Amino acid sequence: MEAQQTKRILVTAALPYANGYLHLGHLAGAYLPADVYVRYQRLKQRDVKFICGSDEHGVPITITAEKEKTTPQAVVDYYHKANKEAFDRFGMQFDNYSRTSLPLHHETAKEFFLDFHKKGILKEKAEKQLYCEKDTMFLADRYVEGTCPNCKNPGARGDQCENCGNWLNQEDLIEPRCKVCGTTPVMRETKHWYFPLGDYQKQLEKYVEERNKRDGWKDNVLQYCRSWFKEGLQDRAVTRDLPWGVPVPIEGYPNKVLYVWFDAVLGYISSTKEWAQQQGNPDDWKRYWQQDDTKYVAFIGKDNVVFHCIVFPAMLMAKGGYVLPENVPANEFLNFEGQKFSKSRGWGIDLKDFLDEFPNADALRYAIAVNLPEYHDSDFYLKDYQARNNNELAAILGNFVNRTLTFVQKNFNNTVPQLHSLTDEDKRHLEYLKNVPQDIGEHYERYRFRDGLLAVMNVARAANKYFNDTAPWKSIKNDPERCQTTLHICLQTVRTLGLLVEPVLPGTAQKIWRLLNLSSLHSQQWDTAGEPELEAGHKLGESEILFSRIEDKDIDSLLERLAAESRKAEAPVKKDTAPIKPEIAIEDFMKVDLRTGKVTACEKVKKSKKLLKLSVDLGSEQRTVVGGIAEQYKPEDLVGKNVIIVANLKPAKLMGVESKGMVLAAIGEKDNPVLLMPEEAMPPGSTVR
Ligand code: B3M
Ligand code: ZN
Repeated sequence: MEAQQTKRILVTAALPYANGYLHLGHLAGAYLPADVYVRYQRLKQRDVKFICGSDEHGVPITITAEKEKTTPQAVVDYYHKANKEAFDRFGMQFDNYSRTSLPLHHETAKEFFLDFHKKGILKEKAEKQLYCEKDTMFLADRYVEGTCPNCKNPGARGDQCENCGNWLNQEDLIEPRCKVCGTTPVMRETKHWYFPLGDYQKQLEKYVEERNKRDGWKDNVLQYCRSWFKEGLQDRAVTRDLPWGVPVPIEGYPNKVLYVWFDAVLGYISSTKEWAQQQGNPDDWKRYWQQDDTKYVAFIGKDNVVFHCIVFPAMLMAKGGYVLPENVPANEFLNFEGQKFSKSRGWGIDLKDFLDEFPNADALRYAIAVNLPEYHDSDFYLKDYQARNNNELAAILGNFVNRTLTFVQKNFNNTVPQLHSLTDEDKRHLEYLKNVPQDIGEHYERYRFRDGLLAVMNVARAANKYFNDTAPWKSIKNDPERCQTTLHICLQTVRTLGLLVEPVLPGTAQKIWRLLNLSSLHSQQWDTAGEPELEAGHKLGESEILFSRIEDKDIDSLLERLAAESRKAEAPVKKDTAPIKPEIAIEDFMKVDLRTGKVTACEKVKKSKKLLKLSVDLGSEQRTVVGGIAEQYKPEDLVGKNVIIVANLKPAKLMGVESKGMVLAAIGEKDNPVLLMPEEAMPPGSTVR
């Protein structure tokens, strides 16, 4: 592998949809590895920028807004803030966290579209698409659901089946239905712009193979790309008939926006522009995006590979003058307690809820990092999290730091003791410390974060062994100089660890720096982390516990709560029922006079498809009631049935027939009424309440 000559590094992490809370799976897929990589590069004192932001367009957001009876802007405002806060608490250190609803982003996306349009790259095509006549709109992407033609999953979406993972064309869905109203859509013609991916296939293949040779792409990512190439790349529509997104910047295309993935990937660029503006140097983004000696690394989860390894590079090629990702180290998925994270099944835990429960972000970063799904899906278990915290962070790392500092506090007045003559054992340990940053760094450069972290923990293990083997609690009595020497070396090791843990455990690194009473952690050199830079006589800081133990009961109660939440989510009541109306007083309810009645005769209302005329025995009187149930019930089937009547409703004329009262029905799927028909025999006219 011949590495690229790199002057600066640009790192991006997938822009999360501002449509829900971040959960642990997101962190394992893209964000934690990206943050570790960036923190490591910063300690290498490299010029690195870390760019992210919220993806604020797309159908999931408009659907959420409709469900919650609010606007898309309100949805994204809420989740952008929530996710940014959660990322902060988790210790993500972005240089900028932007949003794709900003004007700066819209301008950037329009610029790309117009450039392609001007160069004649985009093709305009008229195509038939599913259209809902009731909602008067085209059903883009997730607005339509149906049965998957491949695996027969009944809940497949217009763009993809989540069950078998296949990309779908909406016209192939079996029994499609509108996600908003449930009715069957029709085919209607609409015009869209297409990006000719196929024209770039040759260049893309070359690009992927070349970068792989240069920077070593992950196998899963490579295989994925190659299988796309094998199938042959097709034109892709880059516009949609939707009201929310970046408007198509050409006259004559009202109500059309850019496809969310077209604009989302450009969010990396607009977020870098925003960063440059904030620095007071608005053109500085160009150094990162438009100069060949930038190394650009895009961290994502595996479901986004095609967009980052094929679509985005093709767009950048078409535009010209931009750097392409040098590597796209996509992770597989993280499962939670042996099952997939699932919003609809209520399974999993959001980042903010986790940190409310266990506020030490470092312990979570550690437990995720040792379990990163780098080569295949992996699992997060709360019991494992507890064990990692107690048996590794507290018992190995925390213990070494703590026993060293307590010893020095007690015996050497909290001051770094003198170094005297060195034994072979001392020399071996110091030599080991010197080399270890390089070893760990190689793992990180190769995107092997688990291996890097293991190597860090091995330093803590070696440190404990050194402490045990040199037994300072004995030498303090019979060989004080020896004792001073070993504790001097232990303190150097604490400092080394303070630097080495920083990428994964940034909060802990800060604590260690305070314990050692050192300043400016971030100006330290990774490469010299193993050098003995603490000076004898240096006064140390106040003691502080690095990791507290996590008790069984805390884990058990959280597990119970999560299981209960998921049972609740799976209960059918959660279906899209109408929102509950504003509260009323019991007196208000008592004004409604509900009575049982028996249907004595029934016929269709003339010239009406929907109405039935019922004669109902109310005990003291016979009533005529008209109901819109003719499409669901035959008149003869209702005679003799018990029904419930609103008896004091003001009479109304329906198709020329006077209706005195109303018959109660539940509104079923697709607005179909289902009559409430008590089976119990009861005297007509009984009160219902
Ligand atoms: N928002 C999809 C996702 O969160 C999408 C990523 C955009 S990256 C430019 O999985
Ligand atoms: Zn509809």
